[in-house]
Amino acid sequence: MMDHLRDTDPRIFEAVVAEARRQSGGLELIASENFVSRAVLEAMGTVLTNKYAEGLPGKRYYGGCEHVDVAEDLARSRAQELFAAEHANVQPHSGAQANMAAYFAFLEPGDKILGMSLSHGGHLTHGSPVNFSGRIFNVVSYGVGDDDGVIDYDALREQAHAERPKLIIAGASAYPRIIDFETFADIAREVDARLVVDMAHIAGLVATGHHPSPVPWADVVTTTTHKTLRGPRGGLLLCREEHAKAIDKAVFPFTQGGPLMHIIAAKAVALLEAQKPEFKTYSGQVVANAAALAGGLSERGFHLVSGGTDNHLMLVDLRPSHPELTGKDAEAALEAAGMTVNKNTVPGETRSPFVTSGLRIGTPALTTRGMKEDDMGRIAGWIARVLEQPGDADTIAAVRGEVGELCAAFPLYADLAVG
Ligand code: DSN
Repeated sequence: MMDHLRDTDPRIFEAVVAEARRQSGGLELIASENFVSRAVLEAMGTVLTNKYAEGLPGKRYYGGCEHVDVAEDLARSRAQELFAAEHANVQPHSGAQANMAAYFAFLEPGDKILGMSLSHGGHLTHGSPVNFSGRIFNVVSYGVGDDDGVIDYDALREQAHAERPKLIIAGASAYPRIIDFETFADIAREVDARLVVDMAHIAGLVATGHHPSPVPWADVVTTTTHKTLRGPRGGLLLCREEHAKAIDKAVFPFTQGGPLMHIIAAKAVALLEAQKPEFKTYSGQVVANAAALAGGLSERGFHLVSGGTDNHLMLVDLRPSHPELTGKDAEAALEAAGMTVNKNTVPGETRSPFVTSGLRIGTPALTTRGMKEDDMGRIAGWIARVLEQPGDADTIAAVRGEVGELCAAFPLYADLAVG
């Protein structure tokens, strides 16, 4: 495998090999990451990358698109079937691009949007001042209740009536509970706003019925394809037929040029995989593993925002149990012990976003490796041991050894020569 790469560019080859070893030799607990199948990996490394195909299948600005049209048509129809959507656009290069297209299908610069605050679990593209969304639009933010860490739908309704946004964006990057899309839709209707749902984190769970679908309720649904959906890195959009033209035009020519046809082919493969019964079993296990890990952490005295999880992730607020320990230092200690998580702000955060008081932990990637509830119990124990003494090299080394043994029992990309 990869002989040409090794011979042409040994330094890049070595970086790829080292990354493959990092992925297989440690525990990936970043909630937004996953491991694609060999079929998805193969589709990404194909000659489809060579083709310009601006436009849509059957309506391209270039000749020679008959084969990439097959790939894009399959991706579109599989996305529509999987999510019971009337229309799909599979060209967004990322979730951020998908969100930009969704906004510009309906809005002009300066229009008002209501999105979830980043520090309460929202996303940069939901109106952060350092992102295009906050620079171009007039943003008001909603969040979770101070006491329960759950979206405060009454406050949201009140705010929507007071602010009269043109568009409400629902969805989150660090929210462990079911999102009530029907209530979002009611609120949007009451104030005559468009509803866009960014389901990037939960798309795989939505596909298998482990989270209620936003598709019946939203004007437009955006997602990435590489998180719980377990496809290649990229985005897609779903909408009702009435918005199809506006959405397609907002993707091309408004926000993007030529689509990445090799990635679109890989999206088609992932969407086919997501239709299979095994994927439903996988999604169920992601949720069961998250519940087991959350239970294991709670038993060991960790405070979880909202008290637990309904989905694939949990948010640990370190302040009650480890007041001196920052998210940044906790992330570094766990990394040294072979467990990759990300520091995260928590509701009511008092530290900077580069330091934080929280950790976001998720189970999609470990579940792809085949790990189950018992393994989550062991991992909770290791997290607790490391964070009890984050500066203790012996503890970190001992846990690192046990983590290595567990990883060896669940090989990843074992048949790849670079694995
Ligand atoms: N950066 C992603 C995440 O980690 O949740 C969201 O786009």
